[in-house]
Amino acid sequence: MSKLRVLSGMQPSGQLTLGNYIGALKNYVKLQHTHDCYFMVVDLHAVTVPQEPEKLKDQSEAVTALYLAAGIDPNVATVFLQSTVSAHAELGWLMTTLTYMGELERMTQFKDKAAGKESVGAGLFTYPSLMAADILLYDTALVPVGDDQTQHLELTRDLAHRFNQRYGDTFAIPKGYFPEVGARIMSLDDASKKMSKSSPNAGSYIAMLDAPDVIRKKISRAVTDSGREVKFDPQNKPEVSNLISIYAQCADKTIAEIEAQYEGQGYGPFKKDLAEAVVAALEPIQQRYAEIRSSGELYDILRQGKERAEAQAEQMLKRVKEKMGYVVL
Ligand code: AQP
Repeated sequence: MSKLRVLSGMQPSGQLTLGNYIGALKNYVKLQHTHDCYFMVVDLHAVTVPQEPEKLKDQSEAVTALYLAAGIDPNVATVFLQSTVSAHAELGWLMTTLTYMGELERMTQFKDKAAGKESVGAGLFTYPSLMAADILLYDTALVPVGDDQTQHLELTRDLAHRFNQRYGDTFAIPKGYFPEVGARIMSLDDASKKMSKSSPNAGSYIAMLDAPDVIRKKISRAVTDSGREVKFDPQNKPEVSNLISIYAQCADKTIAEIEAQYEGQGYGPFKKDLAEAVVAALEPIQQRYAEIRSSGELYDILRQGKERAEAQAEQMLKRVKEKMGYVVL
């Protein structure tokens, strides 16, 4: 039996955070040996907010290198840059024409990102249609993401159904794949907001490439409530619950084990050990990252990924265009 197809991606819109790692990247690594995996760096999505050209290039390379450093094997999974496979932009347009304004207006990520801005690019608004195209181009069965992407994924499923109904069975209907713990890692300074790589406050996130001492400092300053009980209770203790989720994922412990370990001890020892657990999880990735960046192998890997991805994507795009009545030459 052929393996189920998996596809996901991250924006090179800043340094990848612990949220990106726990919410999605860890699952990429886990799924690659049992599934047929495509992992992209979604650089077309990144420009839905302004990006400096030099930074965009550097961050695209950095995200690719972090994929590999975290354990993705480019000989097993296909690793590529979204912009190098032009079928994404083309199907993105076709999906935009299939999407209703009301659907896009309901997207909470758009509302959050547009809030307080004087002018907002149209691409930020239509982003979910491009994301649907990314996924549908590859007959994707599973999409490993954090739960901030649930609403976008639901739209992808709706668009796939809509297209299939209108033009006949074409797209597979994808499902989300979420971590059991840490599907939404929250900001260290405000547990009502998700940890985000584009936050202007670097103290709100832990970047995967933060130095050990920076990680220790950020965790020691992370906001907690005024109590002292290390208890997982997202409703009443969102800050500590967030830290427990991070600990569980970095140290491979259960929530119950962590609660038992720190019973009656207060937040001090818990935060100290948490910082060491995060450092221990990220240090080997950081070492491999440095080796990969200096090895000069990235572009070869991305070229190989582009070829493999393009072969799949072009086939699907052709099928879609034929169904819609385009003359395909
Ligand atoms: N805080 C988070 N907790 C769990 N998962 C998260 N993800 C992002 N933040 C968290 C997951 O990481 C993947 C890549 O996300 P993205 O680059 O497409 O953009 P995003 O979801 O908008 O993430 P950021 O870090 O907040 O980026 P910016 O600041 O550029 O918008 C996705 O699977 C996402 O669910």
